[in-house]
Amino acid sequence: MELRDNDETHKYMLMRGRYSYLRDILYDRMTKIIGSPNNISHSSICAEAEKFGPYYTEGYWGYRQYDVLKAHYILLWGADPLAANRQVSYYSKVWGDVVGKATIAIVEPRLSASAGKADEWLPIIPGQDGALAVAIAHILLVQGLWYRPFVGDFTDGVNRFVPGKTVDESGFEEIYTHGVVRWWNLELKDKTAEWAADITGLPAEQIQRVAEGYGNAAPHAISWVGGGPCMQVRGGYSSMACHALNGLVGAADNVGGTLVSNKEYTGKFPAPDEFMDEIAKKGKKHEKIDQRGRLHLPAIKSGKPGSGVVTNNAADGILNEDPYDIKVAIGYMNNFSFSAPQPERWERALSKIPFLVHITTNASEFSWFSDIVLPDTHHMFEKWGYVKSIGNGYRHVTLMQPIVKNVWDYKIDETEIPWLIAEKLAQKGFDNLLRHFQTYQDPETGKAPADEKEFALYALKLVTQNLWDPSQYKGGDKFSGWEEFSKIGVWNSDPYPFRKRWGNMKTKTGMFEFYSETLKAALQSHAANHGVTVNEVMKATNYLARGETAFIPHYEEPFTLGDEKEYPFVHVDHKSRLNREGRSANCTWYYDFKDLDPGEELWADVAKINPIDARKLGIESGDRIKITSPTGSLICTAKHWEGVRPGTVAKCFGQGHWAYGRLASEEFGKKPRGGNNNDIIPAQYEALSGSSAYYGVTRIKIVKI
Ligand code: MGD
Repeated sequence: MELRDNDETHKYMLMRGRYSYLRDILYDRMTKIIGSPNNISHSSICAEAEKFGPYYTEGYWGYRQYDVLKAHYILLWGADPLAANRQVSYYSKVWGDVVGKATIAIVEPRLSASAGKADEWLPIIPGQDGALAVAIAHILLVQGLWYRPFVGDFTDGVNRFVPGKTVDESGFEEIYTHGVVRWWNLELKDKTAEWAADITGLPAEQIQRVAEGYGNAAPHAISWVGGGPCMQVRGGYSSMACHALNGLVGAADNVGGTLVSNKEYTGKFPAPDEFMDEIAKKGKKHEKIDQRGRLHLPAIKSGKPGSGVVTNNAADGILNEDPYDIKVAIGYMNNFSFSAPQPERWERALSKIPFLVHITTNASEFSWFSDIVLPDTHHMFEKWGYVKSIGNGYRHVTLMQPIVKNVWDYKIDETEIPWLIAEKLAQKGFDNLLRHFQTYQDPETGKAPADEKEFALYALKLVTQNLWDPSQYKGGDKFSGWEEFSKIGVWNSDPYPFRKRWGNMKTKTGMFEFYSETLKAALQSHAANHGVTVNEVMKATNYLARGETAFIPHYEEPFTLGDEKEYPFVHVDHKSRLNREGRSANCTWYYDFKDLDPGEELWADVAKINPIDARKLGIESGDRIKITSPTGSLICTAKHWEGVRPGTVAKCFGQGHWAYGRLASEEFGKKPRGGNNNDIIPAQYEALSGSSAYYGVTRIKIVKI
């Protein structure tokens, strides 16, 4: 109310971490009606750069699913479907069959769970994936292994893709793709296996063998792009290069290939506009606290400059009061002062906010800085909500329902808490939010919600109505009504409509773009916003490409902090199969089963060092070590392990909580158990998508303590 009285509603901020799809009540509607532009999600500390390649080649900003049971070749890039990436449960279930049916090759600096079961492990030097991807593309074209029914062919059928030679564009007739010859001329023609061998640290024969195996399996040949090659300072173009292989072999949208999401029919909440008064409208017009859209932070989600979040940069926005100070903030199911690189900046930023609230199930590093902690229901057992998943050619919309009784007095984060806040605001003279929420009527009875419990249920019924109300039926599973839907708990879509998007992709040309007119338009629009050229955008975002290269998938030398002499190793960050993002560390099973991650030890937090390197440093397995990067340090245990290439050190993300319950921290509030990787990862960005860079981004040194 004070912010409203002072025309400062933009100084309110909402931060969200993991969520259900009732999120927009708290995240979007409440923030808008209060009058702030500052709803900051965790998306860009998660995987936005992974979506960049698929969007700027085939017009799809989202997670893909893979038709693994029909694939003949699966090429994985920093994706570990048995442990992380999506959906671990489904892929773990079928992987035994997949291993028997398809050749699996995995590009990974570390011997991951999936690498342990693969036919080929390509232990690449971190950050060099783009080089391997363009070399594979080169080989596919030179060997004539592209999929002609998708890409097309030379008009006379003679393959003119000869190493080192440019090709006349007019002699090639494309069918469902755009710019294959231009891509060859601008980037691929010299990118031989031998060229890539030097850069990637992989044998040329292996590169050749993998490329040919992959090409021979066309179109049932998946190129599966995980976060590894993409969540890097120059990862946007690696994301494109790795994903573009799906276009060359006709695997995009095809049987045994890479697929987008099936359609689902959940609806939207009522629009907030008529409940936004003049104060709110004015407040919402301010620049966002994460500074997205500035020259060096294009964050061009789905083709629109400044539309993607730059989660981790919000800390700097708050600290530097740039564009302004934040006075009131709520965070829910997030823990940015642990989970974001260089979290010490978040500690200072959160300390600066005069009134900070955390909605959480348990005290965490974020709660530590909060003035009020609002205890939340557990999302799996005590909350109304729904989530969406894909993975096997179907879409599933799954209900979350309260199935146990609350033990204490706590409320649902995304529905009950905003309702209760709305009631209090109404009592204090601002009833717009409550009046808005009262429009979320029960679709069965038409009744407006009278309290927070009814609101939570009606909101869910309202947005899922198309799935359960037979009179609104649009496709997929059919139910007789809410009662049956809530009893069964999940709606399944129709099967995947293969090849429906061929020629109809959401790119500028409708085609799979090897020369991305879509990225060109987006970069030109960002450049125009700032009155500069695209080359200046490239420079400001730390990319090396100039001219036309900015619009094609291409190789960029990795951007890694730290002088090689002082910091001899490159850090390899990775997730555990047991990680629920940053949330597992207070569970005994996390430590009891930790050794199911290759190279890990029970009840320990180990840095995995190649024995060749460890011996040179006089470090034995079990020694306590301090790892230091140019931006911070952590303490953990050393482990000799051949599953990392010399010159790299792999350490799993997840431990190092200093305020997260009696198990996760050795001494709550004082001493962490293990080390938090983010303490050594610098706050750097893949700026075109706004993503935080986790991989290939920092060099480290190790000393025995
Ligand atoms: P978490 O760290 O999982 O989420 O980062 P965040 O979005 O910040 O923290 C969520 C917090 O929510 C918990 O700490 C707990 O306090 C609270 N909580 C737990 N359960 C519930 C619940 O049911 N309801 C509510 N309201 N609160 C709950 C996640 C982010 O971390 C992601 S998505 C990824 S992919 C990144 N992974 C990653 C990595 O691989 N390496 C490194 N170094 N850092 C990473 N950070 C990123």
